Amino acid sequence: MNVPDDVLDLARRAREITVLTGAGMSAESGLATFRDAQTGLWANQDPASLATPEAWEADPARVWAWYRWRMTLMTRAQPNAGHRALAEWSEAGDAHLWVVTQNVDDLHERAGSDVLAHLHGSIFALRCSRCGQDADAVGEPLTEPVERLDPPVCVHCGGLVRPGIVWFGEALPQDALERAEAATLSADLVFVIGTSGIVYPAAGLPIMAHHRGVPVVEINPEETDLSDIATATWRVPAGEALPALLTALRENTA
Ligand code: BV8
Ligand code: ZN
Repeated sequence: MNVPDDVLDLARRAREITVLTGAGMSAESGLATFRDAQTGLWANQDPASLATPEAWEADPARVWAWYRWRMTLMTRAQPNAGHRALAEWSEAGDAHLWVVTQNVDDLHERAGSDVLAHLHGSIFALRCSRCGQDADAVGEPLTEPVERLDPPVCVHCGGLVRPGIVWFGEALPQDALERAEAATLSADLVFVIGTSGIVYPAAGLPIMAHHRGVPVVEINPEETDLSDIATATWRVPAGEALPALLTALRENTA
């Protein structure tokens, strides 16, 4: 695969790179994006309607069932060539890569990346929805999706255990957001990979970089709400683009 000259040129010269990823980064690992139509039990469900404190208050068993099934799918999924290329690029050491993700899966980590910030939390980090204390992992993965499943009960206060996810209308973890903002502001190049760029404040990060004159490269087969601020766009899947970019960068340094 040929790497666009403008993308290669920007990547070659950068030393401090912040990479913002979204659901598209995990698409080639078989995980549905938020835009992809939900399948099976949640076929006619808008994910955003399930990913809210209101949905949890109204029917925790329905929300817990959805997240338990997604935990199963994310446990079964494997990092793809895009995740691995980002980890290798970071290890190569020519440039410093900060990975900031909106994804709640652990595929970046399993590929070997240090993730600077999970802006929207992690599906495997469970906590009590009443006292907030961390809760232990929950038993065997589901073998098939279920409509409803009672959440575990907190051993400290008897409250319901929820996934460590940032739901719509909930504040992002302040420390993660501050780390992401600092990395974005100190970057000399920002990659935006596999995100539709419509969810805030995450989508505000590349916009902030753009306003400070930092070049932004978008890797996404589709146009997005961030394409207008991109210095360069590369309309190919991340799992094809990133390995090709890494190879081209290595050829350059060989
Ligand atoms: C908050 C966890 C306040 C859940 C998620 C400003 C303007 C407008 C609205 C707002 C605003 N500020 C706040 C809001 C409200 C809201 C928001 O942004 N709404 C949007 C919908 C308009 N934001 C919030 O509610 C945030 N909280 O503001 O709190 C507050 C402050 C103080 C005190 C109290 C409250 C919280 C937002 C976080 C919500 N949680 N995830 C879960 O996972 O279950 S967001 C969730 O949706 C994901 O994490 C992700 O961030 C987002 C989905 O977007 P993407 O990841 O981009 O995925 P998507 O499917 O959209 O697109 C996939 C892309 O990949 C596509 O472009 C596709 O072309 C591409 N692609 C596909 N295949 C590939 C590919 N790309 C590359 N390679 C491929 N192979
Ligand atoms: Zn509790």
